[in-house]
Amino acid sequence: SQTDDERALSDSSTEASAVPSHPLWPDIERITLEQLTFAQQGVGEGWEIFEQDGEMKLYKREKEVNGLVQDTLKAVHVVKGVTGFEMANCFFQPEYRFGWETTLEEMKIIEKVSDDAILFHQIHKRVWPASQRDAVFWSHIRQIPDSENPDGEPIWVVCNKSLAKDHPAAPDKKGKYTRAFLTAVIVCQTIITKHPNDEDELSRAEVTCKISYCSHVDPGGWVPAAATRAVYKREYPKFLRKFTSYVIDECQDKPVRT
Ligand code: H15
Repeated sequence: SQTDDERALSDSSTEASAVPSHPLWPDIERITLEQLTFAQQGVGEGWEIFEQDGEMKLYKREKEVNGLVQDTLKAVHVVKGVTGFEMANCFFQPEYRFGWETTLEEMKIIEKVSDDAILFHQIHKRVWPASQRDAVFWSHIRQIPDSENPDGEPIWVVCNKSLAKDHPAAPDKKGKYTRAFLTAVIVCQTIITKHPNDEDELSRAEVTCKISYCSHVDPGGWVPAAATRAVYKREYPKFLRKFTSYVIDECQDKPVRT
């Protein structure tokens, strides 16, 4: 039940694909790798845990610039029964998005940069006390060999990053929406608990996915610091719960895809 987009993606990640000549490509490449490194770092000094529920842990690092919140979030989670590819693919492919993204009102694909990179315009639902937000961002998925275990399961990464400049296909409708600026990265890796001598097909009981999600939000406009923090304190755990349960449901009766 693979879609054409998913087939193109798995083909492109097994072949040495040509480097897209798109003007955004150098940024996409550099920022994705930077964000991957950031997501793989531990949560030492400066990080404060603000929510924990079983394996799900959320940390924040507070920062204010001229009274505006510029906090960074880091979340880690361990999800049974799904793979890194399945998690990352559901985060990246637009057809799944309304299934898990509860804050979304509209999603438009501005441009397909390549099979593994898409430029989006999204309009988000209004969250009290702020006005409605919109965002223009690229999203890129790729797999990367695990440098610590090159023969093991690869690492799947999806990086989303707002465009710094206006885009002609989605001009900033000041007054109607406030443009928000986000950087988000999800890093997923499958842990296989199957016995190496067991020749049966890999079952869902034998896979677990390790996730790390980092995000940096500049809500745009003026929002009191306490309000921004109250919103994300509620919304990030909600997103992680909803997203992981959505992927579990979505994959349940399908063959395991690594
Ligand atoms: O990552 C998430 N969603 C994806 C897919 O929709 C998009 C996101 C992105 C949006 C815009 C630009 C770039 C990237 O990656 C899940 C996001 C969960 C959001 C949690 C809520 C943050 C709330 C921040 C405070 C806002 C304060 C007042 C409006």
